[in-house]
Amino acid sequence: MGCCCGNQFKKKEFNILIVGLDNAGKTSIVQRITENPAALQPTLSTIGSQVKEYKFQKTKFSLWDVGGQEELRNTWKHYYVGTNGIIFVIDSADDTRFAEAKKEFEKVVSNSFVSNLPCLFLCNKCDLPGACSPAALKEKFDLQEYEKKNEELFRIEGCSAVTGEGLKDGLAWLSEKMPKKEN
Ligand code: G3D
Repeated sequence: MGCCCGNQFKKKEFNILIVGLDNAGKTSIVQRITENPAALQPTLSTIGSQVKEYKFQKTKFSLWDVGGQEELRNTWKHYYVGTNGIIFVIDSADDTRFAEAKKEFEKVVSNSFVSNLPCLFLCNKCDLPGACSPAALKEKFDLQEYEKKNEELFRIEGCSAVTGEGLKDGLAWLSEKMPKKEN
């Protein structure tokens, strides 16, 4: 008997773009998610991009880690087409760069290719003393309004690439937000 399932049970693979300022912890997060924590290596600045695959439950993610240095931020937009979700990472222990990070976040989510995508806002380095809580960061980044407008598509999560805290919860949420059927 022939199969009548069509595309419905096709393997699901989604592109997730990870952006944020340099030093926010993007590469460390990808390492923590995709590699054996015992084998974590010191990170180097990402020049251009690197992609790593990660399977979360039944969802296969391609995690695109893009360089966050100022001169590379203009290249982020070239990754928006074909992206299924965004992870924006901030260093929640570095208040000297909150204003800069806020400006970049607003630029990213105002792009028409991104505004309808699920966006996970990761407040990284929560293991460090003095790190701001996600609730405090929500205020500092004026995220309440954004969250209200994008209720279903936006989530703030505290996390640490060192301890792994928050990363699974964030990915579980992203995985739920992925389209159920690939076209
Ligand atoms: P980037 O890819 O966003 O540029 P990296 O950032 O992943 O290269 O991380 C920048 C620095 O922050 C690295 O330290 C890394 O070890 C550290 N880091 C990343 N995530 C965390 C975290 O959750 N907690 C703590 N305590 N440190 C973190 P170095 O010293 O190599 O520059």
